[in-house]
Amino acid sequence: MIHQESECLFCRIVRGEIPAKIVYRNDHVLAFRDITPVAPHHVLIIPLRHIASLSDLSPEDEAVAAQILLAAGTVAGILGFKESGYRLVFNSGPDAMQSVFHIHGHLLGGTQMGWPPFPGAATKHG
Ligand code: DGP
Repeated sequence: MIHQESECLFCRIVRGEIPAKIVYRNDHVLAFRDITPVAPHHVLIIPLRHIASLSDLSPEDEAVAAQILLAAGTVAGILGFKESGYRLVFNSGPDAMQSVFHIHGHLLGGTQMGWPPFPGAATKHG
């Protein structure tokens, strides 16, 4: 696991050191296509500034957190599935299988999805 900003894969994409299929960028966030898509449209929305995971968000990050959510609707509009629907998923930590430690929302669209999103979804805690 790489947590340092200089080595962070997604920071390198932000800096243009690693190519990516960018679909949207503003002063706060970048959205680019996931390299291993699990839906017809699978876009990662990341803050330009390095923040490792949802658990590392602090109150000072309120604006950038909101920008990620706002970008989801914007990108859904750009890609044409704002009306048909989409899902925004954040994996945080080992149980959720987070593999890149720079916050990213997986924006999934372009298909009918199921719920719950994973097998064996028995409720343990109500
Ligand atoms: P997660 O497991 O939630 O940390 O998701 C990380 C995602 O990042 C995973 O779906 C694959 C994607 N990914 C990993 N390396 C690259 C890359 O170099 N380019 C792009 N576009 N996506 C990547």
